[in-house]
Amino acid sequence: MQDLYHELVMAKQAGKKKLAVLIDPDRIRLGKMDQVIDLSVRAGVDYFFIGGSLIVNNQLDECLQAIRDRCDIPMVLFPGDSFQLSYKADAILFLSLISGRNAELLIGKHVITAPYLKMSPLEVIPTGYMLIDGGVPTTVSYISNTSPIPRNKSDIAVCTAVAGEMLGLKCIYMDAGSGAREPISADMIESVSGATDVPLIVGGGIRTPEKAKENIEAGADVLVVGNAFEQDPSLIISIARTIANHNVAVNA
Ligand code: 1GP
Repeated sequence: MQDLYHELVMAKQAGKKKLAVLIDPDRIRLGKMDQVIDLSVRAGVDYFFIGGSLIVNNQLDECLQAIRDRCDIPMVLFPGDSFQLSYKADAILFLSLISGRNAELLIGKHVITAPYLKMSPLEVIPTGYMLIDGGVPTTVSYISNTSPIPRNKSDIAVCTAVAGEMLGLKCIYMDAGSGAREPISADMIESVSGATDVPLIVGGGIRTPEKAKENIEAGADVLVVGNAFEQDPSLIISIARTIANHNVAVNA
């Protein structure tokens, strides 16, 4: 079994950044998925995150199998609900929605899925999930029935992340939500990164290599990109190159 979390912590300590391609099994057409997978392999993408806030079709297993048939890139479940589980993945972000006050998403769903996960071969990565306002109402905000943290309130984000870390969560995921108009600001990323030690995952509305660079320089350890890669898969190469250049520079 791989130890993805340990490897992520080692990378963080070395200042190396990682790229995750988000695949929503419901939204991506199979032809396009092959293209996304092949470009991800070429670009040296670190992870596939698999999930969505609202999954209408039950294509999760097929999606995971289609990826595994083409490559060995680790597949990490990023579940929008407790039924989005599969032994075909390598790991799961066991998300507690710490920016919200919906008890089901803080602990309720976890109780239901714990027995399944205990028996599964999946690596379980306890993750504090923080929704940040991305300038438009997102599916995750609506479905989770929670309000995002205002984008200019870095102090709330910091206190939330620190509380999550103190509770023992092993990663913080700051998300402006898929398709966010405004990605999370570098200021907020820098504040949260400076106040916590666990790996920091950042996603939502990242569309350009410039924004990717800004985020990793601000302290993001893993960048998650979904929509932009679905629309223009060739962007995988340019954003991965930005991260690789950063990683080469920290090694020099
Ligand atoms: C959403 O962080 C992810 O949960 C990725 O967002 O689809 O906007 O890249 P995008």
